[in-house]
Amino acid sequence: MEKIALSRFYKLKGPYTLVIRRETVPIQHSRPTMVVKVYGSAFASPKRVLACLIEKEIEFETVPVDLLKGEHKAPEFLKLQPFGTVPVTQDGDYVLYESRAIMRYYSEKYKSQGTDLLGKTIEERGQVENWLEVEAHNFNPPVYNLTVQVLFSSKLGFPRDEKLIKESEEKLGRVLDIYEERLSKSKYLAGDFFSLADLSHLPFTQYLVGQIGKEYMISSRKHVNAWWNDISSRASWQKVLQLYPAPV
Ligand SMILES: N[C@@H](CCC(=O)N[C@@H](CS)C(=O)NCC(=O)O)C(=O)O
Repeated sequence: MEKIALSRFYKLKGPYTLVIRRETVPIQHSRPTMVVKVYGSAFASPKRVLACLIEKEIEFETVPVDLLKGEHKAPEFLKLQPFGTVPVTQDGDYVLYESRAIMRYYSEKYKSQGTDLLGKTIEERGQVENWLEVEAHNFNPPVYNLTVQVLFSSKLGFPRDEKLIKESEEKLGRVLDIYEERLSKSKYLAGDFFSLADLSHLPFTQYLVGQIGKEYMISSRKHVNAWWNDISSRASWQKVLQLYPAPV
């Protein structure tokens, strides 16, 4: 076992030891598919990928990576993901490490298998991409800050930044107001079909309504609330929650 370097983001003090443990999760389906690997299954961004793989009926195995122990900064892990974050996926020898890129890849590769998550026409695909980008650049930054500050700061040994928490909640509220308007016109973000654009919101919204304790941000917005109840009750997401408990 090798020693690993000091964590960049979580300000952990090394050295740490990377321990690779594998869990295999067989998905029940009739067609044979290649087994793919996903690293970091306990954490939020990898859970996007896991929900996507279940929707697509793709068999996979998970490799736990404990961020709280700094395993994502181990030299072996950095060979796969040089920025030291999860998820990473391996499809045979093929490696990808951005959660939304991974979802697009599997959704395209297995387009006709499982749930179609990309839209049926070029216009629908355009809307999926539009709202995936909104999730990545408007929704995710404030909800990610709330998650790190409220849930992980004490575990990682730094004080909560109350100003950042307040600003992030305000920013997120403004984003959700725009979602409320959008979702008053269509059932899902990209139109009247469930897609990657909706799925990508699941892990961090789950933290928001659960451990972060800001469920009112969703429930106070009628259409956002109906959308959340719909997407979070999908069998794929319930399975992810059941199989991969959150670390906090
Ligand atoms: N843009 C990346 C972000 C991934 C990300 O932020 N992962 C978090 C866990 S949810 C992480 O690995 N954090 C550890 C760190 O930043 O050091 C993606 O979508 O895959």
